[in-house]
Amino acid sequence: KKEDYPISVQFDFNTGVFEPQEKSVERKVSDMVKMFHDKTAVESMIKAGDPLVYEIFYYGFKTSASDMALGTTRIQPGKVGDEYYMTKGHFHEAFDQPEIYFCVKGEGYLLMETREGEFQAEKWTPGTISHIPPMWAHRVVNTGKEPLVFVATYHLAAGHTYTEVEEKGFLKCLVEKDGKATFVLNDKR
Ligand code: M6P
Ligand code: ZN
Repeated sequence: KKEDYPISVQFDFNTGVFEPQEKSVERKVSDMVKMFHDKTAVESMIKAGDPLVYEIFYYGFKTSASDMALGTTRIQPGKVGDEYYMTKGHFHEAFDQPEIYFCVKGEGYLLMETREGEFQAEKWTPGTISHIPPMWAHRVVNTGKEPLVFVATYHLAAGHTYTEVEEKGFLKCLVEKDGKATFVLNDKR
């Protein structure tokens, strides 16, 4: 079968795009209404054109015996109110599924949290590779002035669950205070 033969894609470290690709997804402010804490800023940004926050480029590398998905993500620089652009963030549906994230461009943080309330943030610069263990929700925040690009690998069996992150957020948010990226406690908690 064709899918059981090796395949390579060509990745651009600057843009985060690779070819060939199975699909790409765009997430705008309107796709993340529940995620950002300043609802007034959310509404006015949507009215003012609903800017792009991030894109995902994706290939599943499905064979007849396995899969090993590749996702690359490019988060634009920017803020909604004082809160930096970020990914939605998710838990995996499957309780035994980890993931690897590899920061290749830009700067920011990987936020991770368990359902028991343990929280950990990893500072990211190009070259940081983080292992996300099973049962830790994960979100990436771009605190820099250029796009943040990262590469992800995971099994398709992992699945995505967004509801808990939508309802509760992560323990801490990253906002700009006096020109600096600062952690503040999430006001939903
Ligand atoms: C990475 C992977 C994808 C994920 C994407 C964006 O590429 O973890 O599975 O979809 O980041 O993150 P989110 O789904 O939280 O918006
Ligand atoms: Zn994941």
